[in-house]
Amino acid sequence: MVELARRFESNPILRPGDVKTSRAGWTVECLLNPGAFRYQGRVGLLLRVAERPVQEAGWVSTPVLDPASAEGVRIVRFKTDDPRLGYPDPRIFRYDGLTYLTTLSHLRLAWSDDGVRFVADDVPTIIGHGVHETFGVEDCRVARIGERYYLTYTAVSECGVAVGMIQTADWKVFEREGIIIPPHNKDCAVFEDKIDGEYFCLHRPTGVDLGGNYIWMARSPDGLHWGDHRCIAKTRRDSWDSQRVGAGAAPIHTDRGWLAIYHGADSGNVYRLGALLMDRDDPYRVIARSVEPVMAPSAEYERKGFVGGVVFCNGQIVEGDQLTIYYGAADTVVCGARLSVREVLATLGSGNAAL
Ligand code: MAN
Repeated sequence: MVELARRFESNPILRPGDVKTSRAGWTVECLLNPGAFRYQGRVGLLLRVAERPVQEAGWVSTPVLDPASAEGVRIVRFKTDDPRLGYPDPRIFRYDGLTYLTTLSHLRLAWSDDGVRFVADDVPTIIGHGVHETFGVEDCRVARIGERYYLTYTAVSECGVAVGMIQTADWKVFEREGIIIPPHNKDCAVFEDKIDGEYFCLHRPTGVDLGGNYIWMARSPDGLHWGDHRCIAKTRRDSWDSQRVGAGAAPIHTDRGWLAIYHGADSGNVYRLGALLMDRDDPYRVIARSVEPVMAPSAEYERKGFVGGVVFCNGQIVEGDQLTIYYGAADTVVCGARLSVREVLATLGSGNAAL
């Protein structure tokens, strides 16, 4: 593999201790997977802040938002030696047939003048709302179209994992559009340019008995109602992206077509980044795809953490040839790296793009 990413020397740029908890007695376990954008000369990140109560010995506890209660939240708590408790993964636990997340995520803004040093706001920007977001909101992509920002995020609840949308023009007033793609779906990245007057997006449904975790594309007359869904990139057997693939941030307009950085996970749950190139006029047509990843977890802060062996990117800033990615490392900290669009394109021949 040719490592194309030049990591920031100051990585990690934000850690859990750099943000204030949203409630007394809670702790920020993970700071990860930010959306990224420019606004009024500054770079903004919309961080995912994953919290839970400080854990007591012998117990596991997690917050669940409760739209019906005055507090707005309740704590679910079980004894660790209860035989009905199962821990398949650090991110989830199961109890008596129900699945819970181990942490509750909200989204929080952080701002920077130089794109490297960020200061996070003291309070949450967006928290889960209503019955479809009781387990939180995660991994937000930010697409700017004209003067509006389209935020697409993962909405999690007992009803499933879905794609929610919020729009804003000023990062102060947020308009909730609700769930735009129902479960099971996530990793939705809206294109920042319309094509023939229509909006386009990438998204990632999960097939249960048939199919898998594949990238799909859809188009829309208004950015809210999506149709003409087509599968454009599947997982590849015996490859670094053999188990699941999902889009990162908005695809980049280049001379050769739309370039998308996406994540792929293998059977060992290692998350790496690769690239997809789509036809400029007909983006449903994938014309090239990375054989080897363009970035893999190698630094200590990427190999070890809440979920080790993860680089996961859903936020980027493009300035000419320079692509600055902001990414979650080991599901624990936020980092930055730079790539050259030209260098990424140079790794993409043709012939690897077939479904
Ligand atoms: C899933 C999501 C992400 C997370 C990765 C790696 O795709 O839960 O938020 O970063 O797994 O654990």
